[in-house]
Amino acid sequence: MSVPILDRTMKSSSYFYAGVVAVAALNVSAHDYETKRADSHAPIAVMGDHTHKTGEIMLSYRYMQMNMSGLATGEDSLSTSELFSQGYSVYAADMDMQMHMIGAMYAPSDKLTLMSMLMYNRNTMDGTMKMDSMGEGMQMPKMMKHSMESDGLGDLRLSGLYQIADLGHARIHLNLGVSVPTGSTDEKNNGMLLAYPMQLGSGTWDLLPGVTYNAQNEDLSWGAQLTGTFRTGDNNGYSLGHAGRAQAWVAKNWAPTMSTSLRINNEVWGCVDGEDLRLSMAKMKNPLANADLQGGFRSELGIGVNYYHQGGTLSGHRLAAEFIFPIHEDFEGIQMERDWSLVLGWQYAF
Ligand SMILES: [Cu+2]
Repeated sequence: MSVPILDRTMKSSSYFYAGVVAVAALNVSAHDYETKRADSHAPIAVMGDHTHKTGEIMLSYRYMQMNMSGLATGEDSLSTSELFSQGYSVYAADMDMQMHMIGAMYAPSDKLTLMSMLMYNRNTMDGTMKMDSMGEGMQMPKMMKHSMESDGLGDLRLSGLYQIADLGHARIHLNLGVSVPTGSTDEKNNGMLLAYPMQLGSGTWDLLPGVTYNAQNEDLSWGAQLTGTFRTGDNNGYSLGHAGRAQAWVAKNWAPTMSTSLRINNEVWGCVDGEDLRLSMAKMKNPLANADLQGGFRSELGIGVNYYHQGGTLSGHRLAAEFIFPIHEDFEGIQMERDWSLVLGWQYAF
């Protein structure tokens, strides 16, 4: 992980967090935290944002669609011809990721909430490949379209959320999680191993520590979360880079049933440590198969809506949506540019 990228992360985020803290300081009130509001849950893309009361169970389903197109290095887009002029011959033009996430939460006490989440992923990628001219009759390199896909179970996440402060209008909990490597890292197309971003899991047991802050007054709620992903050990000779994420959000409570939100998300991730030797040929052609080119930083904005049904037989069901788009990306290497993500979710607590 390079230090300049971290510096920039801190700088660009600090103003926003200072703003959130200022809003928090102005809104101190004595009332208890109200959990039966649309905005008592964070925007739907945030994981492990809330805790439950003793004995409560929550089931959830999230669908995430993420679209990426084209390659970039640093902050600059790379065209097909620019990439090929660097000696590579595989250009990734489009990638779609679809994730289905099934979650369950259970609170053995007010202080502790247990959480599990299982993912099912489907990735597709289309691009252009420059074929080496092999026959003597061929003068011009031949361009070919290529497409690949992978789908299957992703990694399983198990966490404990432990409340460390209840300030009435605000709460703080620790996120203590582990990611179990249930997702495949051997996905192939036509017998060829797929590059790192197309694999379904990290391949390693990952520690997922974090801290989450939530606060509210009558009209607004706001929160922030710092989380990390720390890889332990390795798999097939490599581990993905460690990653960190800082996010903050504010939501307007229009009615007990409906709120809208604005969120900023900053994430930084390191290059792959080691390498999968099965990609040692592919990495000469495809930058996404090169372990040293996988680090980076991204800031995104999310615009969301939460709906919380109250009364009748559907009481307690929540629906939420969040649309997320990048405002800044800076890659340490060559990676795909993200266009947008959409997260849809259903949650039901009883
Ligand atoms: Cu929950």
